[in-house]
Amino acid sequence: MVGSASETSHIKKLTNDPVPDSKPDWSPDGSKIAFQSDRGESADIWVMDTDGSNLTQMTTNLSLDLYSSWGPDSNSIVFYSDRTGNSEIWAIDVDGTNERQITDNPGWDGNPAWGPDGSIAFTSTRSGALKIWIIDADGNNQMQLSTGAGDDDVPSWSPDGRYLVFVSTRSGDQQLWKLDVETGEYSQLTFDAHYERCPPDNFCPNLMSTSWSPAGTKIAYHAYTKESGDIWVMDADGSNKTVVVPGNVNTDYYSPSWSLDGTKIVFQDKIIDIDSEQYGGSDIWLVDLNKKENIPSSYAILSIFGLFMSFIFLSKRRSTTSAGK
Ligand SMILES: [Ca+2]
Ligand SMILES: [Ca+2]
Ligand SMILES: [Ca+2]
Repeated sequence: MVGSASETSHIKKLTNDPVPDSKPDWSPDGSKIAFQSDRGESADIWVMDTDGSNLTQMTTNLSLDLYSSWGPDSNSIVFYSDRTGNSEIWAIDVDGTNERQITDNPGWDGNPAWGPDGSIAFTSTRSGALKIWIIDADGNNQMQLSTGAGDDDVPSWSPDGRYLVFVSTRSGDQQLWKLDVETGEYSQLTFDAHYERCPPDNFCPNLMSTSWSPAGTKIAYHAYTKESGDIWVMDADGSNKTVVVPGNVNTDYYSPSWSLDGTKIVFQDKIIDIDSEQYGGSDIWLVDLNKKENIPSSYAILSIFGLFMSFIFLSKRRSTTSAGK
């Protein structure tokens, strides 16, 4: 039986359609949420108001159009598409005009993140392994940004454009890393996540896509605890890791994106059919971080702006489960 997630006083469902809706991205001006959906004739980019109303289809091409990220002016959306027969980075204006191709390379190019200074970070296989590249929105100045061992994927910009957080296997298993774009220095942010629903040999980067708070002090991310995929928040240096939306045995949550005022996070669920161990449709959800009612007591979650007593509990719990692996 497929389990279902439920709304609480602080968690609201924004879409309600049996087909997958995923990878929400809050516009920098706070007015809209872009996401990818199969509710049209194919996978496309859609936009809605922040209460889930005014659903508008952006792309209409019958190919795959995936992984939307807003431009800094909140007027354009970058995404990737295989409509040319090869996965490339594309952009479209929110009025549905000016659809344009940004990359043109035989390698796989995808998972773009449009940065505050206008440059677009994305993942590409053009040098072999998955690596982070950047390109100007007009297609100029492409360069490989991340180097080193392993795969790097799903980059996310800090609001000041100085750092990228991304998933990397450079230390072995999938972890979140931060790259200082100015100095080229890497730092590891997570160390002991769990991936019970991601086979060990698979790279499942979308399960760890991240979002910086508009103030740049926090990073929302997805990680598996023992039984479920949860939405977490940590400080930008990797400290104070706290669950803000705990998943459960039937439901994983991921792809967080912060609101402009930093008080809300939009994210997606994926319902799991326990019998078949298959994922069902997904929807877009919103959590209000300032409301603490009805939060499961087993996690003893506090507001991210409050004290972090739960961190002690979670650290103990996670080190226990790590040792048992
Ligand atoms: Ca849906
Ligand atoms: Ca499409
Ligand atoms: Ca390509």
